[in-house]
Amino acid sequence: MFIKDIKVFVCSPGRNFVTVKVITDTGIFGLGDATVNGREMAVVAFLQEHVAPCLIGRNPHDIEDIWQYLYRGVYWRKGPINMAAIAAIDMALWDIKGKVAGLPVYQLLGGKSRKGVTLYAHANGESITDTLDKAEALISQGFKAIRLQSAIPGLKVTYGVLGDKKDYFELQGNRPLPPEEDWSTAKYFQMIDELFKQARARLGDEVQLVHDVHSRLTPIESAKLGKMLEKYNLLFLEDASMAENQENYRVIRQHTTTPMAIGETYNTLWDCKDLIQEQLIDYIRVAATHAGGITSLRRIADFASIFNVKTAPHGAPDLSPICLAAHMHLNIWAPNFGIQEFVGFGNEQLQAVFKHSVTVENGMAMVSDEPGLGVDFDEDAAKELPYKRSYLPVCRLEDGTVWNW
Ligand code: EZ4
Ligand code: CO
Repeated sequence: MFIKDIKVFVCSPGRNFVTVKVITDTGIFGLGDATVNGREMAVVAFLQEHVAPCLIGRNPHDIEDIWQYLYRGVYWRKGPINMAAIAAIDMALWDIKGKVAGLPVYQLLGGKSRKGVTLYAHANGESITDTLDKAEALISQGFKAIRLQSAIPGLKVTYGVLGDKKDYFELQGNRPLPPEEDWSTAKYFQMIDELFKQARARLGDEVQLVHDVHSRLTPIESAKLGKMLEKYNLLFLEDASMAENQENYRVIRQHTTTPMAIGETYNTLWDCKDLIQEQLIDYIRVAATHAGGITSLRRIADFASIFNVKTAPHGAPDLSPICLAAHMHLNIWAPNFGIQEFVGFGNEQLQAVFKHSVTVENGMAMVSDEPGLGVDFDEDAAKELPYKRSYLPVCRLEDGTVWNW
């Protein structure tokens, strides 16, 4: 069996996705997600010009060797574009191996560790009341864990919340130039305690609560926030501060017992090695697409397991259903799986392009026993929905200084 062709598709069913199809001489093919939000065409060019030609003729079963060839074998390591390309090839090869074996990928990883995958859903509101109305609706649908985001009074736009009331799914697509947002830590601190105070009063103590700070705070501000929210018993705070300096989390950790989660932008184990090894975080949020695929995420999960760190994979709308499927197989296997972020299955166009087999019951996702990853890609439907240049927003402080988005 050998790799005969590698095709790269970019389509926009509401937002852009880069999809890789690895085709073998037997007709069996595998699919991978290579979407890097706002940098899609860089990955397309990288895959077509620098990755695909090296793999034609190779045995698709040599997943580990191909991963090492593309990572260790290359002088230029790491980076989101490079790792998303490696990730997509890796997912496609696991998909192929599963199809050849007639087994779902989770069986190849070691089988099921649990019945289903617990999800956290998003409640994003224009006001605290609006956020909690949405949270109540999600709880009545069966979700046991909810991420709460609420607009910050006095700021134009708040991360995760939409002034124009469009779907969050569309938030990150179809913008020809980067929009700008503003940030004030002081205004945020005036809102955030009240959000969780009212949340516990209205939603009770049982529901698991999460909040995404989206890296807007300095480490000492995150420490203060973690301490302030301790009484509301969060499952975790997501991306409290940036950790380009991994030691930033020592500052946070020495002040608060609010659990910390980070990693959605990380590309390798090296980006979170100290955070995990020093037990500075509680959940590692790496995504299969952005951190080198299933081979890499399995290694990170195993490393994390010996330091009491659980996995909580990123689940935003810019990860395609192929990535969600890869996460599902990892989640159902990983002994140290924590929780999966979930924003729904997207619009009708998206569901027409990507046919997946994940179902949700009572806040839990179920993985099917279809061989491989269990996703199909409709090339004709994708062709009708061409790429549109789009960007994530850029953030500024009220005095105009560029800040973390
Ligand atoms: O902003 O995926 O937890 N989810 C997030 C996302 C990210 C986008 C960036 O591409 O933080 O909404
Ligand atoms: Co996040």
